[in-house]
Amino acid sequence: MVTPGPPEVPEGLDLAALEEVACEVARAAGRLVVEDRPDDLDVSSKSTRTDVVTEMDQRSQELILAELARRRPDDAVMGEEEGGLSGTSAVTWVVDPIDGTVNYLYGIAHYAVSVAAVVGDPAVPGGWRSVAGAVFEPVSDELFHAHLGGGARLAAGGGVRTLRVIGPTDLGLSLVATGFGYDAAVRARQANALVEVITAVRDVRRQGSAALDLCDVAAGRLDAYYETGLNAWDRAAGQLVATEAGAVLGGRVDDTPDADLTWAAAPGVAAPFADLVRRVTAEHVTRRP
Ligand code: LIP
Repeated sequence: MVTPGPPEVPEGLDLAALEEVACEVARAAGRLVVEDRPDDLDVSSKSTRTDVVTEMDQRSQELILAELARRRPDDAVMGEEEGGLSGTSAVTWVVDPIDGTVNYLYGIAHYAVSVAAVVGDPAVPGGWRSVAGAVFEPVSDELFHAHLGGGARLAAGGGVRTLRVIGPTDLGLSLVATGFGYDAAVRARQANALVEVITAVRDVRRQGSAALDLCDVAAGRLDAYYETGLNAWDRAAGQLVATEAGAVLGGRVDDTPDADLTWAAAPGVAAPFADLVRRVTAEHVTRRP
């Protein structure tokens, strides 16, 4: 099945301004989840008992919704947690209020707020494209951000650096990250696929946040990443940062990442990496946008 081409970017849409909104909203939500975390954090579960959501995921999303409604009243918002906004403009915000919730729950300082502006319909596979986005890791105060055609940057430690992927040309010397779903049967299939991957690369990392894994490819901290079963909100901003930094991205059949398969790699290893992860995950088919 060939996915429909990504929609055109409407004339006159100020992508740099959308990027600035994404940065400021991600920072505000990131500060909230660190500074307002209660000692007795309320936790519940969603699709399975290991698929957790905390009260701070919900509060972060509420702050993001309120900020976007104030600053971009005509835009729609689609978030991981309850609640969203309909809109009349060409822009939909796709947000993950805490990506890496299990890390957040365990106090592992590797989680982020992900805020992306997309055009097209994020509920349709291949029917949307990210045009601006930010991924904020509040504990390390690292802000990854980009807009379409404008390159990717990392603001950290009071400075800003332009991200440009170089990376290896030998897959066997590549550091690769991946992730696992919340359903045991899915995890078993993902683990089976990993058996082949881990023997074909330098080593593997399971860091717990798709948004940060994609940004780490952009920053050269990883050479490649793949995962099956991701939602649009896990990857919408991170995949734009990675693409704008010069990484190569794709999905099961073409260069469109989707829930079925999302992969990203340094240009020098992209082709053999794509072949590998498409082959070892072939039976993991998931039909979601
Ligand atoms: C997480 C993803 C991660 C995946 C986890 C989970 P969440 O998102 O970022 O890559 O392996 O299973 O889906 O649930 O923390 O927003």
